[in-house]
Order: sequence, then structure tokens, then C-alpha cells
Amino acid sequence: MAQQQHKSFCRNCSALCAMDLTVEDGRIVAVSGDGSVSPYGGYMCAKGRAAADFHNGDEPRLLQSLKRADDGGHVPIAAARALDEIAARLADLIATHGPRAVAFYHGTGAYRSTLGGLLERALAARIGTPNFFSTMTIDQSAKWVTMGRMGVMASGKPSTRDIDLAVIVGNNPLVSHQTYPFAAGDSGAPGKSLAAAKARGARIVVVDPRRTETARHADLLIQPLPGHDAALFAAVAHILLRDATYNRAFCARFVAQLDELRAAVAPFTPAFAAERAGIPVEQIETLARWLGEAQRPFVGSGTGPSMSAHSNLNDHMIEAVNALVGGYRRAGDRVRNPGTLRPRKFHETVVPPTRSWERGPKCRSADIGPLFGELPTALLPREILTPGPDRIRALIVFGGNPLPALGDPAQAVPAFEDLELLVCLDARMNETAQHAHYVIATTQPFERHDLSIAGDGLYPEAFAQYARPALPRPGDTIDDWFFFWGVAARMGIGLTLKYWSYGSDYAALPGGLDLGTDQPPDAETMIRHLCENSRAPFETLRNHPEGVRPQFEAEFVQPAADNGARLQLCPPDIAAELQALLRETPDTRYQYQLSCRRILEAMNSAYRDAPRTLRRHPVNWAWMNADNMADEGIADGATIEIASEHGRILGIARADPGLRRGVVSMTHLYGSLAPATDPHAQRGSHTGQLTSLQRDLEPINFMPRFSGVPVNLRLHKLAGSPPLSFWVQRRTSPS
Ligand SMILES: Nc1nc2c(c(=O)[nH]1)N[C@H]1C(S)=C(S)[C@@H](COP(=O)(O)OP(=O)(O)OC[C@H]3O[C@@H](n4cnc5c(=O)[nH]c(N)nc54)[C@H](O)[C@@H]3O)O[C@H]1N2
Ligand SMILES: Nc1nc2c(c(=O)[nH]1)N[C@H]1C(S)=C(S)[C@@H](COP(=O)(O)OP(=O)(O)OC[C@H]3O[C@@H](n4cnc5c(=O)[nH]c(N)nc54)[C@H](O)[C@@H]3O)O[C@H]1N2
Ligand code: SF4
Ligand SMILES: [Mo]
Repeated sequence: MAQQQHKSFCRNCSALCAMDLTVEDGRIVAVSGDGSVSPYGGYMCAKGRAAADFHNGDEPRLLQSLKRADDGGHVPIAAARALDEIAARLADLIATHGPRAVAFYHGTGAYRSTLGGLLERALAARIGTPNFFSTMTIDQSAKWVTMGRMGVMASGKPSTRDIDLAVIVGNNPLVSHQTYPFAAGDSGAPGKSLAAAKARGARIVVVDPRRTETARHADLLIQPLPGHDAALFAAVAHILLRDATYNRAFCARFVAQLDELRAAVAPFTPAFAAERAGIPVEQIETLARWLGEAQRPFVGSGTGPSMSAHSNLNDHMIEAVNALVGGYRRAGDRVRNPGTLRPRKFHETVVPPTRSWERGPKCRSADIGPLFGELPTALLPREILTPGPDRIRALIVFGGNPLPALGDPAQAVPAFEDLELLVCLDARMNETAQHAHYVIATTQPFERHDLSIAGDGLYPEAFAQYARPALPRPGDTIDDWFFFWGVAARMGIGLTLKYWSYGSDYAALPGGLDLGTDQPPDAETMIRHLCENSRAPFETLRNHPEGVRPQFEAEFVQPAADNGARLQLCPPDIAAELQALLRETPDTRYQYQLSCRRILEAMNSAYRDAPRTLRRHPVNWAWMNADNMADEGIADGATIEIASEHGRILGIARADPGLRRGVVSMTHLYGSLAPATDPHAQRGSHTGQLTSLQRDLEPINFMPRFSGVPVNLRLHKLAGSPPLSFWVQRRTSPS
């Protein structure tokens, strides 16, 4: 059969790498990065290929929706029938218990399902439920909390192309491709962008317990114990203020509470922070000196500090240091990507803090309101179980796997089991779907229409791409958006499609495209609507499937009149948290800290079954420092028992020459929700067994502690525990 060439883009992560697909006989026979127009060149990672393989059926995939039977097993159901039943159930629950009976969970797989994500918001807005949860509050919502407490520089962060110092804290973009606006680097081809910055003379500092792939580019690598970024960056602030090397011009105009900050960080001497974090004091002095010397610095972080102890304070202190050195675009600076689909203007002004969580609608189980329109995901189990009116009774999980992602299955699983209706939209029968009343088999990216909204503000230069399906919808799958439209239509609700982005209230956005309830809307008509304000007209995008770099005059950050707002560097709650941190004493009961990390081949729980992932990570290895292993008598490949205050898992130890002492580094969403018995039989170890949904939750966002978890470990005498060669060979030998 003839081969067809398609231009498309990957939707696994926010790099949205442009791709060339060759399709033959309904299979993707070749896939490569398409550098013809993409600002990342022809870059593509292992998960780009895995996405194509997944379409081809190389991993187990749902092509048919499922309904839970009385015995707990699942039986096939036609998608149309499932939508009928779900709509009737939702209508009934809302009529009996009110709109708060319904909740949404937006997972990692939903962020780049453009039409699905917008119609999910549209349905939540029309139902009128405040119960919108997402991965954000079990990820880096410490950044949202910081914005809410400090305020935001509306000029934005500088591009990696314009900086002379990047301080990258607990973020490994070479693996995760997660960068701007949180941290320096390009999401696609992240190594290339850091190498280019260095070639221009920029310095790079990495702060991470592991010598990460990103640290290959570092001029200075600081390897603290997890959970001490707040103390470390308080000490950096201490030095900048002590030596008056902070950016005085920027601070005079744009920040407040410098005196309060000076007083609060006075006890955080470099020696104190070095002792806490277990690092040489000279490294803190060097970092502060480089920050003081830099003309265009950028300090940013990833999940490391946001998942560790004191996560909100960690992120606040990291951002406070960035503010002290003026790590923002300034008036007159070039805006390299002012947006394509949704052009934006940038002003040199402060957006004041909102502290949105102090207002309603509040959670039922805690006195806390929304953060960027969302409630804390860690409270979801309690919002389901706490008796009384407005209990959550139905949950729609879109592109997520919240049961393992939440951790603490002893809390989370009974709550999900208590739901009257649990629906999962997914192509995989994941751990959460196992508990669902309905699993809706939805299409995969190369089978649907998407627009690069998720990349619009993230690309290093203005760029947009529209992808049409390269393959037909297989089996009885439906598009994600069709689920939301179809359920709404059956409930008699006509949805309105709007171009929504973070920070706006969907219901309050003016205009939009009314979709009606009679005829399913046409996907391309919806995409055309979303291009209404685009610099690249819809027709141009359709005619250029390789993507478009719109032509426009260079844009610059505009000066603005003083609105009186200032970045609040040290409000009273931050001062109090710093005080409390000073008084903390180390927990001497535990010898090690569990630290979070990611692997290149898998995307959280997706692609765990891809052949390349199975070869390299048949389990999620428990990476350790080799000296620690020798001390404990643990050989490479040995089974170890890892215990926290909360739970216990078994892991397979591996030596990581780049990991500091005292840390066990493991990736997440492996293993079983059941108690740990054997990592081989349970496809790895569920680190969520070591974390808690009751203890150690952060204030405000209720972020659980996923990193810097105190643990003890010892050799496990599992009968017949095999050597490392067994684990590696098992998966590589053909079976
Ligand atoms: N290949 C791949 N890419 C992904 C994902 C994936 O699973 N696989 N997941 C996606 C998702 S959901 C997200 S949120 C992003 C995350 O993107 P990143 O934040 O870049 O995630 P990681 O690669 O885990 O990097 C976190 C780093 O923090 C370090 N660390 C741990 N604790 C601490 C600490 O207390 N302090 C400091 N300073 N460092 C610490 C770890 O050693 C690790 O190197 O990646 C996304 N991209
Ligand atoms: N212990 C510990 N826990 C953690 C973390 C940690 O580091 N340590 N990390 C946290 C973080 S940062 C995150 S983001 C969460 C991840 O939490 P989740 O996002 O809930 O988990 P994922 O495994 O990413 O689930 C994504 C699902 O989306 C599906 N999917 C992919 N593409 C599509 C699509 O186009 N449409 C639909 N409908 N589905 C699709 C995939 O098959 C997969 O089942 O976990 C958090 N939990
Ligand atoms: S970096 Fe990898 S996973 Fe992310 S969009 Fe590009 S190819 Fe896909
Ligand atoms: Mo995440």
C-alpha cells in the first residue's frame, strides 16, 4: 500500500516537538523530528518514538470502552451507550445533591489534548462545580503559592538566549524537557540551548542532590540533601544583602519588605545553611558571588524543591533571590516570543499578590479556597469521604492516574472506591482505571486534531502548529473532546468553546463558540475558532502543517506607570516560616532521604511498557551512592527494604556514581497499590507507599512530601533474590 507523509507534533510533553510521520497500512512506519520550521530544530526524544509505537499497538491499548461489572471486573461497552449512562448518572447526582457532587481531575495526559481540555473546563463551568483538581497541586503549585504571596513581574522571565547566569534548582530539563518559565533552557533540545548559552559565556549552576544529565553543562554543581533549598537560598539572600551585591536599582523600584527579609535571613548564615544541606560553605559563597556579578541572571526551579520539605518556602526563597538580582525582563528587553495564537503584551510592572485561597468557594474538609481556580488534589480523598452535604460523589479523570500519583494508597484507594461514579478517559488500563465504573477508550494524538496552545507561550520564538489526524480513529475510540460534548449534550447542556489559559475564569470569559446539543461539532471548525486572534491565520496554519513562524516587528517590554504594587519578598507568613525552619531539628531516626527523579523513557506512568523502557527500567531502580551501598553491605541489584514513618517498600538497589551520600533516588508511579511483596512481580516499587496524605502536607496547597522523605533502608533477605544481571537480562533476552 502507498505510503503517506504527515506533518504533526508530539503531544507527550510541552516541547511539542514537530514530527514527520510516514504512515502505511494504518501503521506509523517511520517517525522523525521535523526541523523545517520548528524553533527546536529536528529534535525528538525516545518518547516521541514511543508515542508512534503506542499508536501501532506495541503496548497494551484500549480500543473499546469498559464498564465495571458487579464482580469488580470490566466488560466492554459501546462508547455511545457509556455516554448515555454516564450523562444520566451525572444528571441524577446533580439533581439530588447539587453541582458540587461532581469533580474533575485533569492529568498529565490531558494538558495537550487541546479541545478536550477546553471542553472539560466548559463542562465544569456549566455544571457550576468548584471541584476542579489537577496534577498541578501535586507537582509545582508551590510556584502558584509564591505568585499568590509575592506577586508577579508582568514583564516575564528572560530567555535563555539573553542571560549570563542560569541557576537551575532541582530541575533536570535534559530528561524532563521542563524549562521556561520555571527554569532556564528550551523545552525541546534542552542540551543545545544550555550549550549555546555557555558558548556565549553564560555560567550555569545546578543545585541537585544528583549529578544530573543537566549538570554536564554546569560550571558549579551544588549537591545538597533534599529539602534544604529554603535554608540554602535564605543564605544566598543573606550574602547578597550582607555584601550589598543585590540589584539595588531593581529592588528600589519593584520590591517591598527588604528590611523584613534582611532581618529574617540574618540567622541564615552560609555556615548554618551549609551544615543543614550538607554542602561546602564555599559553594554558597560562590553561588552568591556569581549572582552578584551577573548582569542578566535567572534563578528557577523544577519539581525537586516543590516536592520536598518546606516546599512553598523553598520556592519562595528561590524566587526571592531571583527578585533580589532582578532576574526578570526589563523595559526595552526584546520579547522573543510574544505569542502566536494569543499575542500578548508585556509591561514592566508588578501584578500584586492575590492570595486567592483566602476566599471561596472553599474545600469542605479544610478552610482553603482555590489556587488558580483549582482545589488541592491531596484533599480529594477527604472531599470524597468527609460526610455531609456537597460530598464529591462523581469524579471524571481525564488523562491521569491519580491513585498512584497521590501516593498513600491506604487513604486514596478507599476514597475512590467510595465514589458513586468514577470515569477514566484513557488509552491505558492504568491503576486508577482498574477502579473505575467506566473507562472511556479515547484516541491518541496522531488520530485527532490539535493546536499548539500548550506551547504558545513556551516556545523560544513565536511559532504555532496545527495537526490534523494522520490515522483514523481505531476500534470504538472517541476523541477526548467528544466525551465532554457528548455527555453535556445528553444532559441538555450546550457547551461554549473558549480560548482559555491559566489565570482566567472560564465562565467569565466573553464570547466563544456555542456548540449546541444536536450535532457533534466539527473539530476543524473548533480549531478555526481558536485561531480567531492568531498572528498566523487559520488558513495559513492549515496550509503549513509543518508549523508557522509568524512575521511581525520585533517586540519589547514596555515601561509602565508605577501602579504602587511591589513584589512582597517577606510577608509575615514567610517570616514566620523562616523562623520555624531555624528551630527545626534533624530527625535522627532516619539515615537516608528518598529523592524524586524522572527517567527519559517514561512519562510518569505512561510508556512504562514501551520496549525501550522495559529494557532499561524493568523496575524503578533504587539509585544509591556507592559508598553508602558498601557501608550497608548492599550489592548492585540487591533487594532492599526502604521504610519511612508512613510505609515500606522493596526496591532493587543500583549504584549511581553521581548521587550524593544519604539519598535514595527513585522515580515514581511504578509498582503496585497493594503492599510491597516483590518488585519483580509488582513491576517495581510504589514510592507513594512511603508518602502520606495525612502528615507533612504543606500549608495552602496541601502538597504532599514526595522528595526528601526520611527513610531507613536495609538489605532484604528475599528468598532467591536474584543478582543484577538477572534483572537486566530478563527483559533484554527475547521472550
Ligand atoms: N522523560 C520524562 N519527562 C517528563 C516527565 C517524566 O515522567 N518523564 N514528567 C513530566 C512532569 S509531570 C513534570 S512535573 C516535569 C518535572 O520536571 P523536573 O522538575 O525537571 O523533574 P526531574 O527530572 O524529576 O528533576 C527534579 C530534580 O530534582 C532533584 N531533587 C529532588 N529533591 C530535591 C530537593 O529537595 N532540592 C533540590 N535542589 N533538588 C531536588 C532530583 O534529583 C531531580 O534531578 O517533567 C515532565 N517531563
Ligand atoms: N511519589 C511521587 N508521586 C508523584 C510524583 C513524584 O515525583 N513522586 N510526581 C507528581 C507529578 S509532577 C505528577 S504530574 C503526577 C502525575 O499524575 P497523573 O498525570 O495523574 O499520572 P500520569 O501517569 O501522567 O497519567 C497520565 C495518563 O494519561 C493518559 N494519556 C496520555 N495521553 C492521553 C490523551 O491524549 N488523552 C487521554 N485521555 N489520556 C491520555 C496516559 O495513558 C496515562 O494513563 O504524579 C505526581 N505524583
Ligand atoms: S521532548 Fe520528547 S516527549 Fe517531549 S514533545 Fe519532544 S519528542 Fe515528545
Ligand atoms: Mo508533573
